[in-house]
Amino acid sequence: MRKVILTYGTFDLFHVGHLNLLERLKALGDYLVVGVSTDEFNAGKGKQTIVPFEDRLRIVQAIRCVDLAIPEQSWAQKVEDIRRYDVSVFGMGADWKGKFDELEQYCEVVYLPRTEGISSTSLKGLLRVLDKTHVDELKQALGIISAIVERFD
Ligand code: C2G
Repeated sequence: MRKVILTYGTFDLFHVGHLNLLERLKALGDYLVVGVSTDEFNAGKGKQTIVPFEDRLRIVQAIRCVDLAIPEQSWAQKVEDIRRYDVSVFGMGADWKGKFDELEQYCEVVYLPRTEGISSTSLKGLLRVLDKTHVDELKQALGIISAIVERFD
C-alpha cells in the first residue's frame, strides 16, 4: 500500500528551493503528486510567470523524486485530488502555514521549512537587471552622472 504525498506550486524558474521541498515531501512517502499551477490559475493568484505552463509541467514531471505532475487549475481541486490519488499527506512550504488546515479532515497536512535566500521573484529581479532596456536606462543614468561630475571637476 503506497503512501501518496500531494503538493502544488507555480515552480516558475525552477530552483533549488523547489527541489528541496519536493525531495523533503517525497521522503515522507513513496509516491509524490505535484500540481503545477496553469498560467490562467496564476493570473488569478496575481502571479506573472516567465516560464509557460507546458514547460513548467514538463520540468516538474522530469524531476526524479516526482512521480506524477498534474495541472493545478483551481483552489478547490485539492479535495478532489486527495480523493482521486488516495493521498496520505498534503504538504506545502511554510509560507503557506495554516492556509490549508481545513484539509486535515481528508489527510495529514504538513508545512515544511522554506529554503532561505532563493525565490522565483528574486531570480526575476536579477533577470530584469540583465534586461537590455534596463541596461540602456542604466547607461543613460551613468551619462547624466558623469556630466554632473565633470562640472564639479
Ligand atoms: N518554496 C520553498 N522555498 C523557496 C521557494 C519556494 O520551500 N525558497 C516552496 C513554497 O513554499 C511552495 C513550493 O516551493 O510550497 C512552490 O512554490 P511556488 O512555486 O512559489 O508556489 P506558489 O506560487 O506558492 O503556489 O495552491 C498552492 C499554490 O499553487 C502554491
